[in-house]
Amino acid sequence: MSRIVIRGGLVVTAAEEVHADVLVEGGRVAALASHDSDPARGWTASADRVIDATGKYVIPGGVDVHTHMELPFGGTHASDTFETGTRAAAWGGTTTIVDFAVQSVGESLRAGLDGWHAKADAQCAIDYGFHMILSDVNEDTLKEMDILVEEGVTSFKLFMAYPGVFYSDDGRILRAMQRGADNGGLIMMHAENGIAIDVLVEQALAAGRTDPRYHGEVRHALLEAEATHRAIRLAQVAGSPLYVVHVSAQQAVEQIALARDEGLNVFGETCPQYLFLSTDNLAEPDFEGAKYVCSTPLRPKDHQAALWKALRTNDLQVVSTDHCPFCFVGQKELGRGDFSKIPNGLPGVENRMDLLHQAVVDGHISRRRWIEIACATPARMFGLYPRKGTIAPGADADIVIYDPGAEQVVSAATHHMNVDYSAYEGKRITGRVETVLSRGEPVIDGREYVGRAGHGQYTPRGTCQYLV
Ligand code: DUC
Ligand code: ZN
Ligand code: ZN
Repeated sequence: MSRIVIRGGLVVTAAEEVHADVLVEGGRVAALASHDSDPARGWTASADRVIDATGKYVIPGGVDVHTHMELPFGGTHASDTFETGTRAAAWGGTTTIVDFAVQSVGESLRAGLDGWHAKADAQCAIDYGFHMILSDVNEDTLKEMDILVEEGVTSFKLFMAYPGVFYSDDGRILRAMQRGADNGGLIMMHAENGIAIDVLVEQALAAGRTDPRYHGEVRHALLEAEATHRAIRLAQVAGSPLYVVHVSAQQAVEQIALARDEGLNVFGETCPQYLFLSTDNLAEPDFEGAKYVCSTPLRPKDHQAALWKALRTNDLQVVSTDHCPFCFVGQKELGRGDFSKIPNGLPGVENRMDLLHQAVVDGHISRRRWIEIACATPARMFGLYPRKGTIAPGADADIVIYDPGAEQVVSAATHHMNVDYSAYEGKRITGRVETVLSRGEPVIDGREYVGRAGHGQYTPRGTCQYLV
């Protein structure tokens, strides 16, 4: 059994910060001990490898619970495969993703899930699990939900947006929520009023407003807030918990905060793009704004303060990426002259841990909160904790050695995602991943990729661990 000792670093988890050495045995964390204590000295003497983490943070690998590798969307596919996307995730200090398997209309959940397994099998550099997108709620698929929960696909995304594609009406949503209330599945909601948005899209295009910036205008903040409110009340009626994905509007955050104050099991995530980018980016000239088209859309800058505050007060609990990359050339360009044809999505799986570390440097969140929202809480929310999301005896040795003082400039020229632009091009960041272990095996070693496709294992999940 291989023994690795990570020596001399500051171990940061959601719960504490301790100067400790970490012993890894057989792919798991075996023990922590103070630097230069007798046990730690003994480990070093007998280790197969000692990693010097002096002056570095030793943190759990990131858990990104919202990715869309190879997602078919808008007549094209997200440009990262499971191979390229999980490799890029590892470069950015993420060691687990939970991707969205898609049920298409008319198809069984099983067929959709099998399709996603086929895409990911033997391709991934890091561990992965699946949520299921429900596009067709009916008697059969409701029954299938029970089976999937038993198998470890314990969360289901529904859409109040995208009529004709992923959209479910309120009745279908209520039925799925009732089923989730019974079988323990967590309902994840894309909360935007898609029916109203489609009217505004049609009107904008008819008036000649075709530029990317109108994507943000028609997907009005109030239509996110209204859908968020409706989803909360439907979940309340069904007696089910609710997790609202990619929250971007201040008014939607207010709805979630209100529900939580009422004691409801309502949770929310936001994404780095809503914290660091804004409608200013959507308005960039020469169609450059298309690079920032995603849904929910970027909001005016003044929404950012509400998101940061909610992350501090725990009204939002998770930051995931909604990684859904489309190249500018050939993919985003499908929407030249018609913003509604721009494939929705931003790349970011590689950037999340660094951007959130920058938020620590900038004083938005504490170091432990960084780990909480990026590692521990997503793992708990989606039934992966304590195997993932922390550094504690028995946990998988998914560990990142993070250099908090290194300076980097984000760029498409140096990133590893399979996409021809960066949403954060030129952004200076303090902090950088140095070494990444996945179940004790190096994937990134001193800024060199040493991983392999197929190391990453499919990871069935338990149910949400926050339910009271
Ligand atoms: N939003 C995006 O931006 N892309 C994919 C799906 C979604 O809901
Ligand atoms: Zn969505
Ligand atoms: Zn998404």
